[in-house]
Amino acid sequence: MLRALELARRAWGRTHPNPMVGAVITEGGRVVAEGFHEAPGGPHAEVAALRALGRRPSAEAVLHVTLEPCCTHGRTPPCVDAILASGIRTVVVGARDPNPAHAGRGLELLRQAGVGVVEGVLGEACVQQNFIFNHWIVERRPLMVLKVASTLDGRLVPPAGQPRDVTGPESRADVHRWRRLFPAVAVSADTLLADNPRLTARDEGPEHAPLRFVLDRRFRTAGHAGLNVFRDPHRGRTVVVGLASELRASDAAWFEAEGVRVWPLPGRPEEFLGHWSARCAAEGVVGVMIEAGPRLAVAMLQAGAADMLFAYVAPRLGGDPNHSPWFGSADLGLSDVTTIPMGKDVFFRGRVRGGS
Ligand code: AOF
Ligand code: ZN
Repeated sequence: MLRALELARRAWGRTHPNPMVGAVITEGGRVVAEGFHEAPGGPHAEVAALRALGRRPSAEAVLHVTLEPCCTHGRTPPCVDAILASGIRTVVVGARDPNPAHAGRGLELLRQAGVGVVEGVLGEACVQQNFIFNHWIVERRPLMVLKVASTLDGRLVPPAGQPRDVTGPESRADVHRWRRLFPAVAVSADTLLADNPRLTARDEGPEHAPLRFVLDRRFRTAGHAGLNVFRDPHRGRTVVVGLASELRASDAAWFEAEGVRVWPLPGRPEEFLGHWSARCAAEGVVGVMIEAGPRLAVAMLQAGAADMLFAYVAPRLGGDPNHSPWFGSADLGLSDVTTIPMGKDVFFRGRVRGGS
């Protein structure tokens, strides 16, 4: 199953809106075939492994798969049928598929057909690997992850004259890994104008641009031709999100000429984050990592718009005296917490309780 998890991870960021899934076939305890789900619409992991085997599995063959085999016709036929047709008699599964169309039914069908099914092997790791898919397939709205990088006392902005990054290089590299996983990232207009981030993943391979949202209710970034996200080769993946009532024709024309997309949202300012999430859902954007500065971070918490918090915390105290701790007066606990030392920093990842 560890091997299957590794195989699944090869498609990191490339399976949305589908999950990452890996599969391994063994005979007499030896690995004889492997497969993983490479892209949406493509063969599922189980089918990829069966194809890689290229012959009928032996009587003692065991299929190990990180996610419950599917039992419905989607873009591909049900894997349960393929498994039964192959003659495999034992299936070892990591996680149940939270997809309401499946949710244990695949396992049931296999058992009814006399196949031995073992569940929950490395179950927690298999569930965790698909935290974006798991949220999307049940809620049908994007997983909104609030990411902050702060000092021990919650400051996001260092004192004037100090390096802009509060956290260290290991945390930075980790953020780049997430930029490869999440279909989209977001920043506020404040952050874009102050820091001019590129919002791409540049470690571990060629530069990759997720969809890059600029949350800019009043379209203040219009005309700022020097901003990286408006002029780099990935600018077609930049989306400026604002209020329709604030979009001037001249600004719309400027964005269009730059090749930058614009989402003018309906509604009042306080409905902005909700309308943005709904538009993401409509466009199939299943998860967003919001790389927040102080104002956006607290606004997301107050609006209950954050499903998860990713907090990189650096071992230092104090920051710019003009900024108070980023969470404002929020009183917040996390559940399902993962804590990982990251160089000199600590990374906390958890579900925001009471988040929408
Ligand atoms: C995958 N890859 O290896 C497995 C999946 O649209 P389809 O036909 O590709 O079906 C997608 C659903 O299949 C998905 O929501 C999940 O419930 C199930 N399992 N999906 O993309 C796989 N095993
Ligand atoms: Zn399947």
